[in-house]
Order: sequence, then C-alpha cells, then structure tokens
Amino acid sequence: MREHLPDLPLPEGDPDKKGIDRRCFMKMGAVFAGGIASFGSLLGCSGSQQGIRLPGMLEKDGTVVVRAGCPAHNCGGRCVLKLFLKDGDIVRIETDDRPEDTLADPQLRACIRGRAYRRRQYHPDRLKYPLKRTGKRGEGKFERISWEEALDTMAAELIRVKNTYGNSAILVPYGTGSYSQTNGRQTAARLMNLFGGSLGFYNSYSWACISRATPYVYGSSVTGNQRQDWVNSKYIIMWGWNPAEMRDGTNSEYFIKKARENGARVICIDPRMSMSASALADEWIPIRPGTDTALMSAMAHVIISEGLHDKDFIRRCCIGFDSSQMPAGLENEESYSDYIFGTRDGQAKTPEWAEAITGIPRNTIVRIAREYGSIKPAMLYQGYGMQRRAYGEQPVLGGCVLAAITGNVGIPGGWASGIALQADDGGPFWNIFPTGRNPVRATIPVFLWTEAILRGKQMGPAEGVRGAEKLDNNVKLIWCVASNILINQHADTNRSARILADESLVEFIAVQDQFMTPSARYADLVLPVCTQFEVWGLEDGWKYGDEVIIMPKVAEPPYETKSDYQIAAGLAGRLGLKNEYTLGRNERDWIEWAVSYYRNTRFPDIPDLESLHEMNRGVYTRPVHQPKVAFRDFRSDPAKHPLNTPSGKIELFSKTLFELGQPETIPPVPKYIQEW
Ligand SMILES: Nc1nc2c(c(=O)[nH]1)N[C@H]1C(S)=C(S)[C@@H](COP(=O)(O)OP(=O)(O)OC[C@H]3O[C@@H](n4cnc5c(=O)[nH]c(N)nc54)[C@H](O)[C@@H]3O)O[C@H]1N2
Ligand SMILES: Nc1nc2c(c(=O)[nH]1)N[C@H]1C(S)=C(S)[C@@H](COP(=O)(O)OP(=O)(O)OC[C@H]3O[C@@H](n4cnc5c(=O)[nH]c(N)nc54)[C@H](O)[C@@H]3O)O[C@H]1N2
Ligand code: SF4
Ligand SMILES: [Mo]
Repeated sequence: MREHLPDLPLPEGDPDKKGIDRRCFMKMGAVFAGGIASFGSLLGCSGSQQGIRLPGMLEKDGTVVVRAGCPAHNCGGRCVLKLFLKDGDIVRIETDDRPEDTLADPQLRACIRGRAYRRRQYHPDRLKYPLKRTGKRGEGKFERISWEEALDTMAAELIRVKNTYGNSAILVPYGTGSYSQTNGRQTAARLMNLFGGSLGFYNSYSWACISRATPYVYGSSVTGNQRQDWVNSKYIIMWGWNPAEMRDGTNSEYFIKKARENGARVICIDPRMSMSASALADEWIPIRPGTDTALMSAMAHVIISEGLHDKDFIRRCCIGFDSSQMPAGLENEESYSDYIFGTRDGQAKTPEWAEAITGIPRNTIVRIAREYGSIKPAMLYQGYGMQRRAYGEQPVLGGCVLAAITGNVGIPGGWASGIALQADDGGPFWNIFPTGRNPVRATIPVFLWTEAILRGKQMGPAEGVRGAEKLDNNVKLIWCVASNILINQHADTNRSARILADESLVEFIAVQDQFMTPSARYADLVLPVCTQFEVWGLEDGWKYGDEVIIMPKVAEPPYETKSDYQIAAGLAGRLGLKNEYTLGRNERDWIEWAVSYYRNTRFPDIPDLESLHEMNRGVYTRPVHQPKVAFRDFRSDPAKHPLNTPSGKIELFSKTLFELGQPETIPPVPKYIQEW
C-alpha cells in the first residue's frame, strides 16, 4: 500500500518564535490514522503543531518506507535513498530500487556515504542550540542563548554594519554545503539582496580555471556529450579524473564501465594510484603533479610528427594550428605548431623533453600519443585537481587542443574536453531558489575574500574586482551559511585563522551549520541548522543529469534546530522584509514552486509534487535514448553554425588571450609553465 502526502499547513505566526523548548530528537510517537502514515502526536514535543505525513509505503510492522534524495552536501552525486522509518527514527537506509536499470535511465544508486547517513543524522555532536561566543575568537568557548537573542543580535549587527559602512561590507561567503533549495547559502543570499546587497564574488573553488579557460577555445562551456554516448568510445583517457572516488554526476563510473565492456581501452593519468586507476582503467600512468601540459605538448609532438592529426578537421574547424591559420594581423605570432616544434623558443616539445619534466618514460609517452592519435573515436576527460593550481588554465587548454587536433570534437564517442557541461542545454540549473539581484555590483574573485578583509578598499580591477572601480569597504560582517570556507576549505588555514581572530578586522561573524566546524569555531554567533531530512527540499543533477529528486521532510528538526530558510525568514521579520522574503511560502510551498519552475523550463513533462510521490517514487528522470553530441552541427557546417569565439572556429591560438598581453603567464597557445 502506498500513501501520498497531503499539504502541510503553513507555519503559524513567526517561525522563529516556535519550538523553543522542543526536545523531540529521535523518539517521536507514530500514529497511523486512516491508512495515512503520519507522526501525529509527537509526544513530549511542546510547540510542535504539525505532524509529518510521510509520502511513503506503510509496511506491516509499522515501518514506513520513503524515497528521498541523499543530502549529498557538496558531492557531485545525486542519488536516491530509500529510508525505513520506525517510530520516527530512520532505522535503515537502502538505495534506489526502481526496476529500470538500463543505459538510458540507470538507477541513481547511493555510495557508502549516503547509505551510512544515519551516523550523521543521529550524531551526538550535532549542534542543538544557538550559541554565543564567550572566549576569544577562535578559542571555541560558547554559551547557549535563545533564538530570540540570537536573531535580535544578528539583525542588529546587520543594521549596524550597513549603517556604519554600507552593504558592501557584508559578505555571505562561498558555501556549497547544501543544494536542496530551502537549506543552503542561497537562503541567506536572497535575504541580503532584499536588504540592499552584499559583496559579490565570481568563480568557484571547484572550477576556477576550467570554467574560465574552456570558452577561449570553444566559445562555450557546453562541450560535453550526454554520458550515454560514452559507450561509443574506443579509447578513454581519465586525465586527473577520479570518478570512482569523487562523484562527477551519479553513474559516471557506471558509464565508463559500460564503455569498457563495449571494448574501450581506458587509461588513467594521475599522480596517485586512485581507485579509478585500479578499478576502472586498463593502465595507470603516474605523473608528477603540475606537469600535465608538458605531457600534452609531447603527445601533440608525436601526433603531428607522425601525421596522426586530423588535417581536414583542423583546416575546416580550427584556427591557430600553424602559420597558415593565424588570425589577421597576427600572422607572425607563435602558432600552436611553432610552440610544439620549438620554432621560436628553440625547444621542441619532444617525449625526451617531457620525460624529464613529468617523470613518465618517453616510450610510454610515444605509445599513448599514438593510441590517442589513431584509435577512433577517443575521449580525453579532464578532472579538476590539475586546474586547481598555478597556471591551471594550461592543462585545460592543452586538453581541448589535443581533442581538436585529433578530430574528436562533434562526433559520437569523442569528447571535446574542457569543462564539458552537458549538451545541449548545459545540464542542470542548481539552486533555482530565487536569490534575486544583488544591488551591490562590486564582485571579487571568490578566492580573495581574505584580501577583501585586509585591504578591500585598495582592491580594484587589477586584482580582479569587477563591477566597480574599487571596493568601498573592507569586509566587516560575515554570514557564513552551509560553508566551511572560513578555515577548513581555504588555503593556508593558519593565515585565515589569524585574520579572523582579529576583531578589529571583521567585526561580526555568524556561522550556520549542523556541526561545530573549524569555521564555526571562529564565529561570534553559531546557529544550529536542521538536516535536509528535516525540511522539504529538491535536488537536480550536478554537472550532468536529467533528473529531479524530491526530498520530503521525514523528521522534525530536533532540539532547537531550524532550516536555513526559517532562520533567514526570522531575520527577515526583524529587518522588516518578511513578506518580500517569504512571499507567504513555507518550505514545502517553495518546493512546489520549484517543481513548477522545472515544468516551465527544462522538464515540461514533470508531474506535480503529489504525483511525483504517487507515481515516480519521488524521482523524475528523463531517459536518454539518443545521447546528444556537443558541436555536432558546428562540425558538419562551421560556416552555418559558427562557435561563439571571435573567429567562429575552435581557437588553438586565442587572439583574446594574446591581447591580454601576459604571454609569460597566460600565453595564447597552451604551454607548459613551471610552477614556483
Ligand atoms: N565523493 C565526493 N565526490 C565529489 C565531491 C565530494 O565532496 N565527495 N565534491 C564534488 C566537487 S564540489 C568537486 S569540485 C569535484 C572535484 O573533483 P576533482 O577536483 O576532479 O576531484 P579530486 O579527487 O580532488 O581530483 C581528481 C584527481 O586529480 C588528481 N590530481 C591532482 N593533481 C593533479 C595533477 O597535477 N595532475 C594530474 N594529472 N592529476 C592530478 C588527484 O590525484 C585526483 O585523483 O568532486 C565532486 N564530487
Ligand atoms: N582542504 C580542501 N579544501 C577544499 C577542497 C578540498 O578538496 N580540500 N575542495 C574545494 C572545493 S572544489 C569546494 S566546492 C569547496 C567546498 O567547500 P564548502 O562550500 O565549504 O562545502 P562543504 O565543506 O561540503 O560544506 C560546508 C558545510 O556545510 C554544512 N552543511 C551541510 N548541510 C547543510 C545544510 O543543510 N545547511 C547548512 N547551513 N549547513 C550544511 C556542512 O556540515 C559543512 O560544514 O571546498 C574547496 N576547498
Ligand atoms: S554519491 Fe550519492 S549517495 Fe553518495 S554522498 Fe553523493 S549523493 Fe549521496
Ligand atoms: Mo567543488
């Protein structure tokens, strides 16, 4: 018997005034009324009006089975968890059991982290109450306070900093701890935008170089075929890519396995013998970190010297390959071939040259170059580890150029490299929860927030500031939601800690999390957040994915935890922005809104929220029977379907990069540059 979920009532009154004494952590009484599984009475939980009606199946022993999205946090997967609930507890977690397990629509199966989620959900260290700092900043001494005091303090600080310095002194830092719409950084961003804005940032910790560099070659970030196409490939290079350990979209490793079953040879180039190297590859090639562009250049040397390059494709679809193909006015500049054969710098990029740099034997370099140059079609898939370093653009450009000169662009089984968002629509939206427009137009590169604390007022376009000639302010208030960026996830954590400990710099820090993280230790105010099992949410795919997974609320927020949305709504009330912020919606209403947003945009046939539970077990998927291939039209007729590059073609030499005038660090053709 499967039951569906009737509407939950809107919260009564101000959400932050409710549930102060709530102590219903794990033990909630379950009442089954009229066949509907619901936790009705919630004995001992004062202040809790709303029983949870579960969109699940009721089993004979009173266990309710509910499908939900894995809270994933900042994981590249989006998987289905099958939750077994008894007396209000999650007693067991299994994974997707939908019958279809085809290439077109594979199950979204969880990894061991998702399956072990009970340990996080019921961990004794979960934050339970709002906390105020008592010791020195960073010392880790806190005392419990009421939500009333916490939100009053926070609202007063926001108003004080806005009035004293201006909105651009407020920072809601990068934070990717939750992508479920109603929990996560986006809830705070929406409120700050209504409040007059906060300092913006661009770029990401994930993809700083690959997202910037790819469009110089292809004029687009949508360079990836749909993954079902991988089975058409005959040779796959996993270059610094480790989908067996990091999830790059649920099922990426499954599609690689399928390709291998179909006869593809798979090699893995990684300094570490990763799980991907051992479980997915036929061969592991260890490389010295940071030297990938040397290997790529030597492979190009072999491929071009031996005539394995796709001359017709290069002639029709590329520019900058050699001196015959240079942009007008730049005929005498160094082309890609000039660099590879050392015409200008006197150093041919031979396998011998690369062996000394990369540590890879020259014979191996020659062999993999011949394989990649002659086995068709072939994929060179690049991961993100190697671009998260100095000159990280170079291996990105180098991979794209190798794919282009071997003619692997725009064909089934090929792969253009680069960031490879999914053709033809670029894949999922991520966080459609509307944050609105930030009235503060100045933005900084995401990584420079410590600089904006120390000397924001001296920062201008030369240091990457956009949208303003200079910053008006140093950062004075940080509201950190679903983020561990302040300490753990940034570089040089001791330096960040010293900067944050100085109260004359940032004057107020609030951190909103489920645990006392290293970042939370540096907060003046710590706000306890419920998990994604305790609030309605919705997830769509990560980089790839044609799915939407509903995350029903299956448990009450324990102790005094609240959703990120409710915390922001409580603050909004104090800032006089309640109605603008909530639009009268609770979390579930926003999820209904999100489903309809999908219907109006990417997935016209997605059912409504109720029916998603009824018919689809909480998951919507769009099977892929004929995988899209990026750049197919362009390849067939480059004049009719030009790329969005200055030349309309694939740019092995970038005029735009040339005009930057920084050839030593950002050359117009990909080069190996020695890191410091
Ligand atoms: N399980 C899990 N999956 C995740 C995430 C998670 O938290 N957990 N996070 C998601 C997010 S936000 C992101 S951005 C991605 C990150 O995805 P990636 O950055 O691609 O993942 P990493 O495993 O850090 O790096 C991939 C591989 O690059 C190798 N590598 C490092 N330096 C070099 C180098 O100089 N050259 C070469 N050739 N290889 C190198 C590493 O040894 C590693 O095996 O993962 C996503 N997926
Ligand atoms: N040392 C190190 N640093 C890194 C990386 C690395 O691999 N190693 N990877 C880099 C990359 S690619 C990225 S994308 C970033 C990721 O760094 P962040 O964006 O900081 O993401 P996470 O560390 O996954 O999660 C941040 C916090 O969110 C909390 N959280 C989880 N769910 C919720 C929720 O529903 N609400 C709230 N309020 N909090 C929640 C978690 O407990 C966690 O403390 O890190 C970057 N920095
Ligand atoms: S891979 Fe899937 S199950 Fe594992 S943490 Fe990510 S979303 Fe959850
Ligand atoms: Mo990331």
